[in-house]
Amino acid sequence: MLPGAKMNRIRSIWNHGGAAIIGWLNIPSALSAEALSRCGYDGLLVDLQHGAADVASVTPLLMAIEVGGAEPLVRVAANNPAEIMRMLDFGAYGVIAPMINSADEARAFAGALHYPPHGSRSYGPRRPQNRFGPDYLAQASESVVSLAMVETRDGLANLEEILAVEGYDGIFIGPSDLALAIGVSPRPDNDDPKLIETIDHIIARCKAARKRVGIYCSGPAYARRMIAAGCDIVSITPDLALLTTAARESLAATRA
Ligand code: 3PY
Ligand code: MG
Repeated sequence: MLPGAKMNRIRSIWNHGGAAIIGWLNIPSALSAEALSRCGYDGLLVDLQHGAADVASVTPLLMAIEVGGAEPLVRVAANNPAEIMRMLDFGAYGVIAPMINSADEARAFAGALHYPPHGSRSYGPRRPQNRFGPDYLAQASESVVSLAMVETRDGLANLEEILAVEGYDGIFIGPSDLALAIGVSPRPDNDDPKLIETIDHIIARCKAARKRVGIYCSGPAYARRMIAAGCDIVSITPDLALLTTAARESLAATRA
């Protein structure tokens, strides 16, 4: 997204039948967020659940991502409507909510994303007004992509009811929590057959419900596999792993 551009870059990719590739930020640094954003990701996500950023440190990160050209997204720490509304006010144009267990929780998520009459979002769009100007209210719903994470036993058991809820774009799969939920050991880019079968099932149910589906990946090979399996959005190697992998390679090459 160019600064000031109005169409959500991820929604635009979806509308053209493509899959979006996003980066994942655990490090709360505006310097590295901007530099990574200039690398060409479709979106960059600030992880408030397992990363080091919090509500106080997120605004400069969202600004840095927007300046760099990627669409700024967040994963909130919990499915908390107040936190989700604050993230939207600070300029997040994608929201992923962890551990959605039921249709009621999916409804609470969807409600936080939209202004009345379609939801219960409170009005105070501090930063989106800079991008959208006085037109913001009319474009607010379309400007945000929204994914509810299915990654628990209850989420899996209630998948059909969760998918039947309107007002959010789709499901984001957390393979590590999902592995725990079905009795499999979590590990990056896990190809355990029971887990892959569960992932394929979620993807198929999302397609049947005409919802988007995405998944957290740790590297390009798994991400490509998941796009081929039908995912509309994948994350790839998070910032901390990019940093430590490059550091180890650099050290090893120097010592060799
Ligand atoms: C999971 O794999 O459980 C996630 O939430 C990805 O961070
Ligand atoms: Mg998880």
